[in-house]
Amino acid sequence: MSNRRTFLQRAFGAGAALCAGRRLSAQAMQMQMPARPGSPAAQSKQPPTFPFPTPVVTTEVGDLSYTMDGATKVFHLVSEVLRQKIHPGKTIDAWGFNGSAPGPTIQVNQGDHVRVIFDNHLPEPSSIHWHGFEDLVGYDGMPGISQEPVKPGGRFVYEFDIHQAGTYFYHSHMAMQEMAGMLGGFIMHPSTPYHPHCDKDFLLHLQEYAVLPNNTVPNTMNMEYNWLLLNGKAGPASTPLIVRLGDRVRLRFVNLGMDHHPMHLHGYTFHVTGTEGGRIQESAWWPGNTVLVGVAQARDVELTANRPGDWMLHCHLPHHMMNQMSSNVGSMTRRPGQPAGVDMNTGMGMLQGTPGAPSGDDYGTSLGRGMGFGSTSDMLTTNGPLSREKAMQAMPGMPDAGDIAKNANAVPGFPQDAYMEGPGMAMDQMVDKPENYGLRSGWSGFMMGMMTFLRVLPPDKYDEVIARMKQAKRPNDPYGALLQRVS
Ligand SMILES: [Cu+2]
Repeated sequence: MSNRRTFLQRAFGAGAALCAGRRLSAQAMQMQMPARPGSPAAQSKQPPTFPFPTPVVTTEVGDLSYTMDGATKVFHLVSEVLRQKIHPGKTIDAWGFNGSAPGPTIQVNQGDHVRVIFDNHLPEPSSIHWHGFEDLVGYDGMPGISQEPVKPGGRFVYEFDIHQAGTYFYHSHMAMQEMAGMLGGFIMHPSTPYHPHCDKDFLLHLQEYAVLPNNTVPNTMNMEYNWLLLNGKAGPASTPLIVRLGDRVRLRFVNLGMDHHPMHLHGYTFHVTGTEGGRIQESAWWPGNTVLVGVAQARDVELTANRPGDWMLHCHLPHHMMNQMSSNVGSMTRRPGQPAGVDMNTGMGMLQGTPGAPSGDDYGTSLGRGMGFGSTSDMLTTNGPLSREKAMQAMPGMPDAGDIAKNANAVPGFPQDAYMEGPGMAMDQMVDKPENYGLRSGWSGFMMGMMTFLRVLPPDKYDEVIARMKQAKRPNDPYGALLQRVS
């Protein structure tokens, strides 16, 4: 293929080659590529004994739909500014695609000819990079290098012959745009099914935002992140992955952020079966229960879900298991916004004791941002109350279950998690959805940041949850393709 293209480029010049090569290669692909599953040729050879390919479910964001132009799959990708609720208490102004950040997932089959019409509805130039694609440089999406940046209101049409298979992705190659949410998944299903067959297949984007106090716009320069998300939602607003007991499950992690994320699954040993470079041959799979997903990497893991339960699936970096947890973003959770009538430092909870250094003796572990203990002045401008009585006043609904020891305030280092995790932080009703049906009451008080569940449900419970998901009749349901297959 590359020889043909090189020849064409030499013969006709790059511009002509782009068109001619594309036409020719599309024909060549039809001749050379293995027949797609479902095509008469494939069926005559070896009909799959199970539905194939298993649709990949990207919770929250779903798929980008396509139309056919002859044999070409045509996708229409629109970059835009959008408001997105990432948590019951937080709506941000993100930049994404077709209504969400991350953008919807594109799913194609190996052997497909694919066209992506990109419309830029941002207020500034952009372009789309197709990460890991072995294709023509003219469609690489590098602004100013491989193509002209696409101006606001402008359009660029990308075309690909899909000869790879695996977990790929697309993103703006302008770094700040990427950090504002401009990324999405691109799944290339193999023409020959992987073995063993997976009954469920999920894509999870790992993301972080720094959203400063009283702000709704991610600060893309800030290195200290206070919102950690899976597919654009922070726990407990993330959506659990629903599988039936006995299912073989594939999880595809994609990281297009600033931090690395060790993704950990409770209760199981999985095998890493793929990277951003595609499938790993079985003899080289490696076992684990945590997989480090570095920046710009994908990691596919597989497991047989043979142990029922609501199993935690989360980034294991402690600060990524929290919401609004950062030493420079001011008040945490117990008071909305800045208090009125005080100066900026006080309002943001910056320490003002003696000495002025944030890590001075006065401040204990608060490290630059008041947490309601330490110096007298800090305590006067606390983020949260110290006594149980004040906690009850400030957090109506927080159960007085003796969670805090009577001498708590005399214990060095208190509080650590007392006001961060617990039934008092629960918001089960606010994040209610069919996928959460049957979870232990108060569960949402203990799930924050880059967290969700792998819910391995026995058949009766599975059927009940699936029935509720179907009943919800949600438009563009990310589970839609899967629900269609379940009777
Ligand atoms: Cu992490």
